[in-house]
Amino acid sequence: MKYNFNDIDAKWQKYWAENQTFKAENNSDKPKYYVLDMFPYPSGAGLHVGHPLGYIASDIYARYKRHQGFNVLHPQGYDSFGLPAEQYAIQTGQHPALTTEANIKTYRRQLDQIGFSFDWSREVRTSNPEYYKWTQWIFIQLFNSWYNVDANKAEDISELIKVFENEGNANVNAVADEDITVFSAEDWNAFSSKKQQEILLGYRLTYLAETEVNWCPALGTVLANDEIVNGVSERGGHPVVRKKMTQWSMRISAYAERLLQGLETIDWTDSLKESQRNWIGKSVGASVTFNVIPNDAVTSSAVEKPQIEVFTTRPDTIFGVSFMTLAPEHDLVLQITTPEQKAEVEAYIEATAKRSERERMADVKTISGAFTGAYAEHPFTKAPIPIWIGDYVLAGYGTGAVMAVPCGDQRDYDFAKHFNIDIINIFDGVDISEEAYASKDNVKIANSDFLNGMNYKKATKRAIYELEQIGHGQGKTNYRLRDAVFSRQRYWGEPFPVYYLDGMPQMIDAKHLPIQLPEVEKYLPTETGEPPLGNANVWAWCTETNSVVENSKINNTTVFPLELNTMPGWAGSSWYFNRYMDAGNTEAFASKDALNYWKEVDLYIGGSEHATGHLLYARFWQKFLFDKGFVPVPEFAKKLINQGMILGTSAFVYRVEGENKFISKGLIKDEKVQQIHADVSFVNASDELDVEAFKNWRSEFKDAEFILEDGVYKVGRDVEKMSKSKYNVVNPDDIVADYGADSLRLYEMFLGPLEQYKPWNTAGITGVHNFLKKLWKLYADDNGLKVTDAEPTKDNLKTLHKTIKKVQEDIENFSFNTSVSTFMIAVNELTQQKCTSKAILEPLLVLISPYAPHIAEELWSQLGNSESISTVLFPVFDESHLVESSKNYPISFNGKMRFTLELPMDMSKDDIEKTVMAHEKTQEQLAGRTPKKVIVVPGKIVNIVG
Ligand code: ANZ
Repeated sequence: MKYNFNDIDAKWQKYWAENQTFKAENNSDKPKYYVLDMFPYPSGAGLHVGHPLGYIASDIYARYKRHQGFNVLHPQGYDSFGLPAEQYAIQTGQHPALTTEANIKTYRRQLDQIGFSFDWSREVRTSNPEYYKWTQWIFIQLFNSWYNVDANKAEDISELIKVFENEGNANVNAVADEDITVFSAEDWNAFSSKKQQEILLGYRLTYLAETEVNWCPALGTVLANDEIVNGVSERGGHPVVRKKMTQWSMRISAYAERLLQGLETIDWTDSLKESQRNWIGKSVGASVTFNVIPNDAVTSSAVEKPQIEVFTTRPDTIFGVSFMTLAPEHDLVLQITTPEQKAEVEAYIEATAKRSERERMADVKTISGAFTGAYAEHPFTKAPIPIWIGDYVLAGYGTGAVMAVPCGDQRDYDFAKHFNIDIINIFDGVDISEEAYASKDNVKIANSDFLNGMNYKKATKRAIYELEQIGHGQGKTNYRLRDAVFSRQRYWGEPFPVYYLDGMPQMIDAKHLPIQLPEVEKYLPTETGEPPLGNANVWAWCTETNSVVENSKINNTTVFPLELNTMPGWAGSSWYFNRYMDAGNTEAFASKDALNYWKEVDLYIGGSEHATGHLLYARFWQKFLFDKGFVPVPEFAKKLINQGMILGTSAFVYRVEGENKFISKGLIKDEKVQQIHADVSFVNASDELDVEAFKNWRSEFKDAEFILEDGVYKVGRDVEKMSKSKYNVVNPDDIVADYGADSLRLYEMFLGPLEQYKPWNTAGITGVHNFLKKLWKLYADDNGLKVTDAEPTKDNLKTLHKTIKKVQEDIENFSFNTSVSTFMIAVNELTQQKCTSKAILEPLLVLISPYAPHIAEELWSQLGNSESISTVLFPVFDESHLVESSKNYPISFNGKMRFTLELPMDMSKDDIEKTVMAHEKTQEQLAGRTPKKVIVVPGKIVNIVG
């Protein structure tokens, strides 16, 4: 019997598919367990060995849980809307649906050959109309909701309308737009329908608003903050500029506090929680208003009695304010700037508009600003305070204005020094000539009227109280978290279920969903700059037939234009975990029963790069759905683990600058060389380049000259992210073909701790492959199966139970790499022990089956079992097999060990003493003397003194 891994892989993969071995039931007497992977975007490049790392780990856990008697839900699907398919469509004219379908086929084939225990009957694809129907449905629910701060949850907008009709909005406590004015019931009832709709948009959880967005001209779309890295687009690295556009937004800010609090209830990694906390950015402080002292500009402007509101975390420093700084974009700037300062201020505004918000935040060195010529009045001292603008103040945070306290804040201090502005020291006994003093807790406050002698805490409270008394401020909590822009100027995304009547958005009734993506001829924006859906000819909504009709029929009475934007990539991924619970449902996104049974994901594994994108948005939608009673729990994933990345070992060749000549690595001296990636498939384990293959790779290398060392061209090596663009990817297909799926699975785990970053090295795989061969040999040789009914020996049992204990602990601690070495030790020991006992070798297969399911299934069936191994109960650890039955006692005389004696572990102290004393070697040592004392430490030593 040979270990024919390719046949075995194919046989069991077929068996699992045909028998739906991993299909989860929505009701079961077993306890439930839900293991989820972050679903992949099916890119054209297919999987490399880095992709399955997390999937293998979660699969091991899912399989282990089945062995523990759980009803396990372990689904998989595709996040199949997105940019790359669309970019490809733009280049080739191929419909993104077709390329996506083709890519999914490749992915499925690649996933299948690794032997994952997915329940494919529940597959979801975010780009399927049956799926995005429910994404559209959730959007409608958000549109029809507002956030009631008193109830601390989302409620139906119809409730709010009732309040408006009966009493206006004065007593409404909502998270809403800031510029909403107070109106009475009479006002409301007298407003036009359009005006009412405008007001309601200010309250809805998804709303249209003119916002400053990150516009990426090269991609022709708006990007979210988390889609921008170092000031350029994450995809493609294109420049991003700020621009005002009317966009759909999600009022995630309403959930800021609950998103923060919720982190305490879930078992996610500390670093991930910390990223979310920072992203949410809670600051407790006060808002303070300063009156602007009238000047020529103010008097001639439209604003009566302008006021500047600031947000400060340090109201206790109010007497240290010596100037104010507004963000250059602040609405008041132009209205208060004096004619003398106008030119300077305008020039400054223009200069800063070129800098992105991120750049401004990151740059703490450059000090720049301009004086407006205007002054504000200190709320207590009434002293005039100069008003400056400076781009260290961000328009989008707080109120876009600060009360500057040079003695307390480094940036204010630097600014004051740079522009020679007064510095007021309010910290008793602190010398601030060198730098700002920011420590809050220990210092007493001076020069500050009623705050004198107080510490930070007391002074903060008192300052807020006094500000309230004079109507100049109140306590306030601020969050850095901004509402999330939800419109994309793309084709390949969910269409909004929205049409426009008189410029106001109207929801299409949920019963007419899905609103399917229209066909377009070109996937680019239109010539007038509208999104790609602007190219569609059949993209209007008829309210009589409730269907999408030709644009030519638009009459704005029964037929209306539809929304041209599509939803962003994160729409479909913000709720997919709920869909898996009941994927085929046509009446709801999932039935109440299914939702109540599965509740939430028990274990979620995926990349840490989603910390402040997907993982925050998904928590937000889950909380919203929870508020509305659509899901039973407010957090969607109990536990989350980030798998580390697998790195590739890139290969480099060195071309002399300006010449078509490549120098072998060891020969490079003073030449200026350019380092170029060579595909790793052209390089052998000794770092030697297959020069011919490299020459044939690209025409530009065809006639290149190669300077060799010792007859070969040596490449340079470096470890980098594994990526197609770095030509360092290793394809799992090749590994599976050469070594089998179980070797790939074991090796990926063997590389190191799951959470760590680790380089891939294909050469190392022979180690785990040989182990599998050795495992096979324990069960079978050329003559067939060797397993017998022989009674297990004590050593056999010890090896087995030691392994059970370790593997179980490892899996429960997600320490999969250490289990692999434990298996190796076990197989070595059993081989040495010449173990053939079925009582040992059968349970050993169950232990290994989560890791190497194909070989485990095969040997399991060879042993005569007719059912799959996948639900066989995990062996139970029995401690008694590990307890030693005897001990080899060192026998000492006056502290010197003279010989050893094997005695039973359970022998009493007295018996040990008697046996030792009676022993002939003891008598020999004593030579007739009587010892003074015999010290017996059971299980350890015997010492004879005297
Ligand atoms: C006076 C003060 C005195 C401040 C002091 C700090 C120290 P976090 O914790 O990040 O919320 N600030 C407010 N809005 C700003 C904006 N749009 N751009 C830049 N800075 C802004 O920080 C809040 C503090 O950052 C606020 O408290 C304000 O400066 C500044 F000894 O006010 B502080």
